[in-house]
Amino acid sequence: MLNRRNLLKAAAGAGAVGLFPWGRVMASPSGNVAVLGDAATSAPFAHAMPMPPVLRPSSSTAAADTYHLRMAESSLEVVRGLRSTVRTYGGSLPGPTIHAVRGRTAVVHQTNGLAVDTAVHLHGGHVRSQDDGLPMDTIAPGATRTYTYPNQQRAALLWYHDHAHHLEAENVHMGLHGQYRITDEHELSLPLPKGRYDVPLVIRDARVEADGTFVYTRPSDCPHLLVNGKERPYFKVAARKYRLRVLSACVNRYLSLRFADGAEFTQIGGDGGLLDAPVTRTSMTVMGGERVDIVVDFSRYPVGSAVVLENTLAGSGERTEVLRFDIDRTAEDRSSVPGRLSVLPPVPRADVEREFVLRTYPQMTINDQLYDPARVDVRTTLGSSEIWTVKNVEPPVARPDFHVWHSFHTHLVNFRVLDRNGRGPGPDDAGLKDTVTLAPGDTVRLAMTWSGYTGSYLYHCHQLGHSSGGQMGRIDIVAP
Ligand SMILES: [Cu+2]
Repeated sequence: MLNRRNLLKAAAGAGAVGLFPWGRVMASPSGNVAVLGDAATSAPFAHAMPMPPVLRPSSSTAAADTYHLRMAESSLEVVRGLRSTVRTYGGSLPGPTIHAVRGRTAVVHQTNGLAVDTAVHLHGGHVRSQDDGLPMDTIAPGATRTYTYPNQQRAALLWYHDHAHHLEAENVHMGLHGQYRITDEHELSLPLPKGRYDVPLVIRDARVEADGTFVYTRPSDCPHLLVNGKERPYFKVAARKYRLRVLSACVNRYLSLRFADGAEFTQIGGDGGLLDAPVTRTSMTVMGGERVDIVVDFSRYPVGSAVVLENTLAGSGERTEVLRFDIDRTAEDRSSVPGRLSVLPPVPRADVEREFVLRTYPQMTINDQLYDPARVDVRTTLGSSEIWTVKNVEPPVARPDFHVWHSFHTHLVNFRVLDRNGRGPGPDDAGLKDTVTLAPGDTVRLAMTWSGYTGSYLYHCHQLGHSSGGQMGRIDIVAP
């Protein structure tokens, strides 16, 4: 539903692509100009939290499962009582979750039923370059592309989302994101909460106008926070332990999540799967793309009570509530969190050191260059272990200038955070990571090994408004 009052078709060549046109009027790369009206009222806890559907294979062999997904516009209720047109994988927001098993190949046929180009990136996936969903490897409207995911990697929560050149921020914001779980025998052998007690929480911001129009605009104009596609829902839980797989699918902002009563929770995993040992925490900062795997014990609450998950970085005038857990029953609980969760691979020792400077002004650049798909920014050798020093050189400014925060994401490989601002890695940096947050002025050092595949891949800021604007680089991995 493109409301004429709010969305005017812009003339071609709006020239906004490289610039970063945050403002009350925003030209998007696909040529729409959004003139903001009144946002729909944000009424918390008006929806039950849905579970994203699980995608069933259309066929299976002894070694592989084949899936079909179609991208299309869908009319969904995101804010209570309003219909919004969003871009979906398979008709749902978030898209259906793919449940993959380590060692079994997943073949995903993606058909583009939208009017814009798309490219599907499996974030966290160890896949061939031609299956990575690179920005120029697009699926034209009406076309189908087949992605092959070997799933030869440890159990982890991945996600698939759009990555088409200059369009990824708008496409993801408009709904093109879904979860992709890889499990393995080791994970299944642990006594962690399973089945209905292993719950996805896909959290992201949105702006829905009072007439239901779903608009892509800057984060400070996005007052609605969605969990599994519904604005600030409630979730009925039993008084027992739950595993919650938190994914921030925010395009241009970061969240700091805590329980309103300050309750502790146990972090068991991050981007690249299980940590080596559990960590007790009371809050977590997550930026778009990051995953935090936690266990929460609701047995501390009496049946009939409730506890709210809140975002302490809500903007002025914005609600802090994210999700309300209603403890409505008791249930048997034989789950536990073992003291030893997994064995992490050794921290890579560097053969090569590189430096990356992320800048906001005058343009969104890495090492003062805008992304050029024809330019190789880093050439490395298969098997090379490297230390990357990544700096956000913007000085701290008062919120809500969210955009001076950056993040850094590598395709193909996980990294370890060696240190942050000269001190040991922070609590949000634990375990195997593929996306790391950079507050203004932050410097992180990352260690990774370029393994598995040769070919072209990417690194970029995962504030997708920034990568769309050019804060992205190309890495080519060549045979030794
Ligand atoms: Cu950035």
